[in-house]
Amino acid sequence: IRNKKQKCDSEEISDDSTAACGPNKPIQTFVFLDLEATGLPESDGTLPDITELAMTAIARQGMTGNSVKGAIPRIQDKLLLCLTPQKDVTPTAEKMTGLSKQLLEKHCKRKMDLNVDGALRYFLRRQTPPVCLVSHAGDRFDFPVLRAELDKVDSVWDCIYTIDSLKFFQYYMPKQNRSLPNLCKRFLGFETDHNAEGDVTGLVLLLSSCTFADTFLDWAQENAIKF
Ligand code: DCM
Ligand code: MG
Ligand code: MG
Repeated sequence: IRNKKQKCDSEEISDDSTAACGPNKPIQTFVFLDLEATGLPESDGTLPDITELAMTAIARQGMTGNSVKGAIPRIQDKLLLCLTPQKDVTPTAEKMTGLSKQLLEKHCKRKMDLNVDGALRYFLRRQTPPVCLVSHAGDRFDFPVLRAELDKVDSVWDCIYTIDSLKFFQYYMPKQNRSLPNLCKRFLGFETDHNAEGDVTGLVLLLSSCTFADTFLDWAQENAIKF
């Protein structure tokens, strides 16, 4: 069990060294995350490799008061990276994402390395803590897949929280199709199409809209867990 006084990344992330590290404090930054990958997790638990990663960071202040439908918060930080995977991309994933190992190699995209870890760390350190990653189906896909990639370079992150937006919609809209493309089609009038940046933008638009933003902020505060 973490000692509350233990030094944690949020002290480095923040300029304010007195910043609290617990989820007791309201989440100050939501970092929307989507990964494209070589396929789905296999039945034996083997995880796919990342082919593309998108993060969009929105301050708490940017998450509410967006009354115009389809208006993206004006102030955001973004990171988009392509990675050559170790594994081949399955035909289904290639069709969905337009990415193959061969194509990524052709464009000289490097494999997972410490520079990716560094880019993510420095990006997250720019954000005001507490910082919470938000991903659709993140608990079963994006968070474990990202964790496994970071493990490859022995990276440890402290004091970053996560929530799975699919669980938010499962709770508030039981018995309906809550896939990201379907939610975007229904509430925003366009379908996301499995490119990491587009999927993140769709999720930002959904959750910062007047329809969901206030309930989402409360739900996220109660359900955030350590990455
Ligand atoms: N994926 C897959 N087959 C599916 C759904 C997803 O192989 N039926 C993989 C490939 C995608 C990744 O999951 O790159 C993430 O999916 P999404 O774009 O929905 O975030
Ligand atoms: Mg996704
Ligand atoms: Mg996607």
